[in-house]
Formats: sequence, structure tokens, C-alpha cells
Amino acid sequence: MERSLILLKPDCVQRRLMGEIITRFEKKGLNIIAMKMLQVTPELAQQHYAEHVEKPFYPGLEAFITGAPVVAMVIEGIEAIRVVRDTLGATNGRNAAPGTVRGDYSSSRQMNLVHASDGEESAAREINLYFDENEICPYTPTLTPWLKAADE
Ligand code: FUP
Repeated sequence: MERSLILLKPDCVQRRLMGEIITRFEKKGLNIIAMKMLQVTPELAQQHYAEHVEKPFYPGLEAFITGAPVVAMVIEGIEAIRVVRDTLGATNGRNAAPGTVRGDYSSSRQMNLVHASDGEESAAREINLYFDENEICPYTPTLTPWLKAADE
């Protein structure tokens, strides 16, 4: 089992696409085990995008991510980190394959609707940035025997 930190970014909230995208994760069989709406502060943006803070595009990225509320989620599942990123498609919406979230709804590199952790280390770091341990609610869906075989 893996956990991934997902952000429905300000463009997703403003464009009323939250439900559409949450539905995709649910229908895929992934488990949403934490969720909240919040306003990202410049301080949180700098921590989240620490690897990009010195890059020329960072001021625009910070203005974007702090420009409207986001919805933060923790998603759990087998190979969830890769499965979620595959579901989202390429970072730049213009390069994302049709059928992926960004391929279907984004034509931008910056306004690409959703953030998802890119590895186990970043997932642990990012989950910790957005959630306290007591805000995470793992559970076993009663549908589990119809979602995967017992040996998966
Ligand atoms: P990802 O791993 O998909 O989150 O993408 P990156 O770490 O490469 O980039 C982080 C965010 O910065 C992405 F949402 C896109 C954005 N970005 C820009 O806005 N401009 C750029 O030139 C590069 C990335």
C-alpha cells in the first residue's frame, strides 16, 4: 500500500471540476483517506515547491497556487503514487494523453488542475505538510473483494 498527497489546485476549484476529478479517483478504486479545503500561504507554497523556489517560473507558480483555495487529499492504494500520476497524465496539459485528467481538461503547463506526489519520499514529506496524523482516516472499503483479488 502507498499513500500520495493530492492537491486539487486553484484552477480546479475555480472551474468547478473538483467533483469530476474526485469521482475519477473513486471509480478507479483508490481510497481517499483524508480531505480538506485550505488556502495555501506563500510559506506553505515555498515548502511544498522547495525544489523549485529558485527557478524563474517560481513567482508565477506561487501566485497561482496561493490565488484561490485548494483541496488537499491523501489517497491510498496499491502502487497509488504511480497509478494517480498515470491517471493525471503528463505535467503539461498540452502533452497529456486524451483520457487522462489533464489530457481531457487542461491546456496549460501551470494550470494543470491537480498535484500528486512523485515518489514515496516526497509523498511522506508532502502529507506531513498538509495533514496531522489524526486527520488521516484509513479504512477498508466493504467493496474490497470486488475491487481486487485477495493476493493482490
Ligand atoms: P509535477 O511533478 O508534475 O508536479 O511537475 P514539476 O515538479 O515539474 O512542476 C511543478 C509545478 O510547476 C507543475 F505543476 C507545473 C509548474 N511549472 C510551471 O508552472 N512552469 C514551468 O516552467 C515548470 C513547471
